[in-house]
Amino acid sequence: MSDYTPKPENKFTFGLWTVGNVGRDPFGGPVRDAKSPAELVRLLGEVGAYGVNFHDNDLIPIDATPAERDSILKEFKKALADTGLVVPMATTNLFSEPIFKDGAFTSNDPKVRAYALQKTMNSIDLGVELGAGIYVFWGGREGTETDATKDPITAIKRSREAMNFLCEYVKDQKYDLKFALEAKPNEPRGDIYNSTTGHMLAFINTLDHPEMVGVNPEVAHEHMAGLNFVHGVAQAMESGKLFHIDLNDQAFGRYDQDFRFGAVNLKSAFFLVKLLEDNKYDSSRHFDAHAYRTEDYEGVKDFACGCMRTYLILKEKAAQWNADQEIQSVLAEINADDGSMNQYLGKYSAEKANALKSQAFDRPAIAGRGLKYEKLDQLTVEVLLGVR
Ligand code: GLT
Ligand code: MN
Ligand code: MN
Repeated sequence: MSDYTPKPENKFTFGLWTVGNVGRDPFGGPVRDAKSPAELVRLLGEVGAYGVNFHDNDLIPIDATPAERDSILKEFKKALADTGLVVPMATTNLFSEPIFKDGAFTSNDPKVRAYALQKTMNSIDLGVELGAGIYVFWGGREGTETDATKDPITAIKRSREAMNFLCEYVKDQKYDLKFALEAKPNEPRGDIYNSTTGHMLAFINTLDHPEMVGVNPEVAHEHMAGLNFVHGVAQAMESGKLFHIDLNDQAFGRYDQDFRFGAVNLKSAFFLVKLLEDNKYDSSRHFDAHAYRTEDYEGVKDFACGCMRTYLILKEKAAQWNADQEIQSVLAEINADDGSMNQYLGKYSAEKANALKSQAFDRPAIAGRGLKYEKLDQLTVEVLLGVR
């Protein structure tokens, strides 16, 4: 039996808000007592996580006095030192407070926009103090219920202005920090701007310092939009923009479920892990999920262990898939290339284009070839089911 014990090199992280989730939902209050940030760090240490991430107000309540802030930070730093956990990522809560009811950076009210910048700068300072190298932006309230209320082009411009401002702030402070933008199509707003990872990638290219900004795709968020998460992550990776990732699971078409990684779509979780591992993804594997509302803290630990264990099992399955002779021979066959088209493919030239125009193609013969994808997919399923 393989060893599925999490190791530091796996870079498994959890947000304080994930294992600290007390089970509140729109229809009912907490089912678990709240634990302090330091207690949550110790819980994560127990299950073998590598790091912990936080929103400013997960760590320091918004109304904390300076003395309370100091004592919380002291306890938190002690728990980090005792457990060896690190803080790879931090973020700002720009969604819980009533002041953000109509957004933060995209609010129509300039006072709200200015306050959101101030809160984020303070939160960046806190994150950097604790060692964060990645700063996530999830604009949960940056949207509308009705487009009568905000000009969507103005909203894009306001988002850009805020990102440009904060990039300059980071440069000014000489912080070694990168930004990762996280998309979500809806919830808590009726519709959220820059609703998918693809939208975010396009937006990043319009910023003053695009090199400082990447994405933080979340499984559940792309699945809520009915999209193929693996394809979105591949696009981010291929363009050098996968700075961080939020792993969890989600049934298509549902509300934001934030289930344990691999709890719903095992096959897409497999192809995701394979993509990350085959391409040597090297940043945090962050589980942005929480335990079912039915659980006590033993169940929270089961949840956290389950996320990491499933990832490691799928990593092993990916290696098995890559080494499987039968799978490899189908792959070799479907990717066969006799080189005869090299003269036409690749970079354009006028000569190539002219020559290609006079090449004859036997369409029925080319189309008549079976591709063995049924066989390949069944072999994949059998690797996953453990019978190979
Ligand atoms: C919130 C949201 C997550 C984001 C977190 C970071 S907060 O829980 O549902 O997807 O990643 O702001
Ligand atoms: Mn989510
Ligand atoms: Mn997330």
